[in-house]
Amino acid sequence: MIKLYFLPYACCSSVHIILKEIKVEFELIYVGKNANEQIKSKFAILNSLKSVPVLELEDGTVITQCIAILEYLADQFPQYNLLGKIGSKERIEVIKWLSFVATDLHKSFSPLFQLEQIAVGSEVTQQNVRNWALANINKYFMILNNHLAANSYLAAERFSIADAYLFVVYQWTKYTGVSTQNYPNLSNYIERIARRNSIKSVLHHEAKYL
Ligand SMILES: N[C@@H](CCC(=O)N[C@@H](CS)C(=O)NCC(=O)O)C(=O)O
Repeated sequence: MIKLYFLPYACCSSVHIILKEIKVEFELIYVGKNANEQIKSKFAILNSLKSVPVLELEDGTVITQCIAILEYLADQFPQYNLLGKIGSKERIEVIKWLSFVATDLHKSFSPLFQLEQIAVGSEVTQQNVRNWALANINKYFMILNNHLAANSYLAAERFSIADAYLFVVYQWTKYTGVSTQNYPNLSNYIERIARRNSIKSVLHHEAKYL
């Protein structure tokens, strides 16, 4: 059975959502601080970065990096239209937004979870880093808000792997004090996709590990 190594409500939740969308059987393996040492050691061997997500296929193949895993799963189950055909414009749009979410938006949130490690003991530097991150996030949220004024989803007018990733990153506003009040189109879109069974099930299940 496919195994997903995960931390609750982290970027790997996007993979969890897509595993639910494509309706395959899989095993979830928690690798957080309360995981047992054997699992932690195995996880460190599977991914030397020690970051989630890690997907282990039935034949032992290991895939790391969110975008690679999401694209792999979407391509294995093309009937769910989560990415688009190779060479199609919609596929390029999905990959463009995936890249935006992963490298621009996600990585602007990352420092907000690590302010203490980035600037040990310096509240001024921590505030400067926070301001830098917030400026980026607000710029990216405005781009998304404008896009979603005229589009129901990020790409191709249907739910894709990029929407799953954006949904997860947006949830981090709740833990980092990032205001979303200036982005009504974005908030409405998030509320709408939160009604998907895949997303409801993932949020419910992962909450047990928080
Ligand atoms: N580029 C990586 C980013 C992965 C990443 O940032 N994962 C975070 C959770 S969202 C993580 O594992 N953090 C814990 C750590 O790095 O120790 C990917 O796409 O997989």
